[in-house]
Amino acid sequence: MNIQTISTQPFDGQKPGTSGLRKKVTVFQQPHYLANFVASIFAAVKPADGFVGKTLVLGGDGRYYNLEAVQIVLKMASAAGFARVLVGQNGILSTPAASAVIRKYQAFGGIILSASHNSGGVDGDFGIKFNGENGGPAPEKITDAIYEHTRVITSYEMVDEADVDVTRQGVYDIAGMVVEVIDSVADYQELMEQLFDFNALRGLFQSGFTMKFDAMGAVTGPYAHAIFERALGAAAGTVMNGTPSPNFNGHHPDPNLVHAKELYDLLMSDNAPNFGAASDGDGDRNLIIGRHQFVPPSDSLAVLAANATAAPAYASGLAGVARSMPTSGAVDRVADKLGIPCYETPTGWKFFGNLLDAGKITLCGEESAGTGSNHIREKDGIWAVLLWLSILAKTGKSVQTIMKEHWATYGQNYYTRHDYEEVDTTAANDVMNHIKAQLPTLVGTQLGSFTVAAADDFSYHDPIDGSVSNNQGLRIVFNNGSRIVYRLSGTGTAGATIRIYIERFEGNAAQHGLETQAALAELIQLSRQVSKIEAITGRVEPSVIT
Ligand code: G16
Repeated sequence: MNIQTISTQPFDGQKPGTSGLRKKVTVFQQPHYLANFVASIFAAVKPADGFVGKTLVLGGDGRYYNLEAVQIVLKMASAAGFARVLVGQNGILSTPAASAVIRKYQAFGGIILSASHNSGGVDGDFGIKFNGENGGPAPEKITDAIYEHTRVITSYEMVDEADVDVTRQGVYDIAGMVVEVIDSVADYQELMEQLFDFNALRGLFQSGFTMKFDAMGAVTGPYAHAIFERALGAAAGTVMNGTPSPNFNGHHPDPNLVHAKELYDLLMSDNAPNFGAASDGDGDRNLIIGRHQFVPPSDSLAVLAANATAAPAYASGLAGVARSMPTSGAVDRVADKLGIPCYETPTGWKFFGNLLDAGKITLCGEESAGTGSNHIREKDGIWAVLLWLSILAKTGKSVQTIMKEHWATYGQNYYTRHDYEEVDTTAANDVMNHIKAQLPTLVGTQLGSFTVAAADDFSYHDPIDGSVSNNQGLRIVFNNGSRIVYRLSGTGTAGATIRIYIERFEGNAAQHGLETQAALAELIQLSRQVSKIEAITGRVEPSVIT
């Protein structure tokens, strides 16, 4: 075997963020940049007896630089001593599919090449992360160890071999390591067929139910075509933007009301299908829009939790649920009624892993358009659509009716997130410090018509492994349960993104279904006043409102 040891030097800033390392493609294209990080992953996770006999899963969302990165990882995995790599055909595996494949084949772990909802193409973003044997994103102690290694790396190893043809399924060899190029969709589809009643869902489409699924030119196209159109019989054309492309055909694959506007406008029009959904670059997020009814992600989590028994996999009920701290408290109310625990974790899917592994929760989700369950250890866009469809099939109700009834039962948590993107990093830190400095004196004070009940910097104490994660977001909680939360995003690649999350509970059914920004107007105003965001950053309005 021809293993080369290649000299290198550390790169600054290879610190994984909320979900792996994300940088501009041009940053990843620098010689050694990706290899340094891969070597650091291997160094951080290497068992005492090495990788002998171990299987690695590899795939990505097909964005620009995916295929080059696949070849680099394959050659490094071979040099590291892995026995086998399962790689998705054409280097494609959605993030949920990668998680499913890791679990099904009891792999050692997986490397996922994705920058998720970030834009792609030569001028866009690229990303990489490691998922462990449970199929979930590596916890902080591993991402910290990876980062430490990136700071001291001096060399890495790679076999000097020809590229593997990942365009054709089959079994290949690269310097003694088996490379199996697998169907990107089959294992994932098999899992969905175990969780959901595909006959019932076929019946739904046979009854004339119509849907549009926007794959946004990203990875879920092949999954959506196979599952919705071919397996469930949804009409041809149900899937829009269904061919993955390295630059997402110019789409920004973030399923929100800004970037999925075409879908939103369709669902609000007279020609609206019954149901609309979208997923992101790597297929783990979802956007749900019924005919004339947008479903905010936090509400979607609550509705799924309240109605999960509609799908066979959850027919016996839920052990518990979890949400990230900035996610609205809508699901808490459902958990209350069901008499099950509800956990509050920091932003980042990795924080759900321990709770899922320990069987404490069955469903979890986030305001950032992610919902998932214990079937894998990633959030899962197509799964969320299938669970929604199961609920619609079982109840025969429209999304609009389901939302109205849900709010009538549980009350409505009005919720919005205002993002200020690409803010100068120093200014963003100044905003956060300005808020932080006020926290100790805010409790008991009156802000507009609201009285501050609590103000803190969220710390998470993991109930399973006892680990503590500090500085997870600044919270101002009012005595009627309304909240303003401030965080800096951990997924951006240019400057800093300030996220302001705003929530107000409304119990009075006569006040449900109002326009969200209007319903939250006073709190929005207060959030700007407290943070002095305009004065410090010069930004008058957020870049994106979700
Ligand atoms: C990732 C994480 C999510 C998080 C989201 C936004 O999602 O897995 O848990 O909510 O980023 O994080 P931030 O607010 O730090 O930007 P994805 O879909 O980008 O992998």
